[in-house]
Amino acid sequence: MTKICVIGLGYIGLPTAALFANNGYEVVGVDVNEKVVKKVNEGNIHIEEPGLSEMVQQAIQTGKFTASTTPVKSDYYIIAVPTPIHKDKKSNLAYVVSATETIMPYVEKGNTIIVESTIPPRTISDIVAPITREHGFNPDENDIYLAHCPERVIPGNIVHELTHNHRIVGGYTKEAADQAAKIYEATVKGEVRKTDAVVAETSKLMENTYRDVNIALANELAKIADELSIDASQVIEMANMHPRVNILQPGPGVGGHCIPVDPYFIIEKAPNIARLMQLSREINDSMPEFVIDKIHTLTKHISEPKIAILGLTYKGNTSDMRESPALEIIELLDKDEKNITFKCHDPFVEEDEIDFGYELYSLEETLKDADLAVVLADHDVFKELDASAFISNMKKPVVFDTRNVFKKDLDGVTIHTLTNFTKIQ
Ligand code: SAJ
Repeated sequence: MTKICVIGLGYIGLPTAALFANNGYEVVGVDVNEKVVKKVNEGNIHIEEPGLSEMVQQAIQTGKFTASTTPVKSDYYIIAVPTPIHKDKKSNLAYVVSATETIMPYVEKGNTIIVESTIPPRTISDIVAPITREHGFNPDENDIYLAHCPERVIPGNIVHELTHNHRIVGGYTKEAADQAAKIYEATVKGEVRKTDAVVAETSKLMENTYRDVNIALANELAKIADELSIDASQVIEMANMHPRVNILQPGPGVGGHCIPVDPYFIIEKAPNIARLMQLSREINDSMPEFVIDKIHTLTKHISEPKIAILGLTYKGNTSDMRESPALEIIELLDKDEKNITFKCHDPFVEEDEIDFGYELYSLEETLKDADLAVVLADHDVFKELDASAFISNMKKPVVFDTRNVFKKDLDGVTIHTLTNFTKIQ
């Protein structure tokens, strides 16, 4: 029976561990957080993700999956720990290094170590391989196998994408790619494509960079259209009728733990060349300021404006607030010198589960007597709101919809969007 040890029971490690367990592997999931380990062993989860709870419960009930704070001897070790950036935007690989160190006392000849965490180019060869050598292994001679198999699942649809997406398996050697690919080939429905480690590392980063650059283009269009008094949403709609054009949606900024981070893993390796990537990051990071600027315009005739913030998460229908542009917008509002006060509401966010720093209110309390409602996350529940929610609570029903949540007019409510400022005087 093939044994797999998954290090890190977060957004990627937990579903990955459950997936392998549900496909017949014997899986031990390891996390430094004892509370997480206890919860998982009880068949509960600490992450909000559709379908994940059932998946984990099934894996625990069959006895194929257990969680622990320490690794066990296994055939495969999968590292799925965070790879954040430092304040100076350089990659912080401390968790990958410590996860690799943690498993080394258990690793034996013939085992395979797979890093699923997103990592800068050459991390497998320059950081992971040397650690294994320090412990007496020679991955160049294939006495152990090293590979990078980047996760590519989108939060909100992880359970589906985990089995259906194509996988890239980048081996440190050709034999390592073959060895690592075996468990994915036996488990996923998508194609499993083998390559070398550095190609796998760079492809994953390019996927998210591609998205970041394209969102930057949409955001830049929103700013240009604002300057020239053009309706950007119509421009996007018309341009996208072309068979080879797909302009994305402008928004209040790019959040999440991947897209605003991953381009820097390439930029740090080639700072003088990666100019488009750097500029795209700057454009996307400038969007919260742009939103604040528009809030000022919309409230300029009000002496002490009251703002209702609707949605705090980095995108719709998730409780994930990591790198959410809403947080920066709130911070900017807090520091604002224009006598603005605000209340926040997000149906996905539990106040006691996060270190948010601001009080959360119900929708009605948040809208009560507000001069302006600002929508920052495209939750489906917001899409279903009708005009009366705004009319009956707000001082004047004016909405600034930065996510194009309201596709049609709400009778009696004035709606401004990021793409249509032509109406604002
Ligand atoms: N956004 C826009 N306009 C758009 C699309 C997105 O402003 O037109 C914003 C979102 O609101 C959000 C941010 O971009 O704040 C990122 O959201 P997302 O839905 O594009 O992506 P993530 O971060 O949830 O997941 C991405 C995915 N990568 C790609 O689609 C290329 C996912 O497949 C990766 O696995 C994931 O990053 C990851 O873990 O790397």
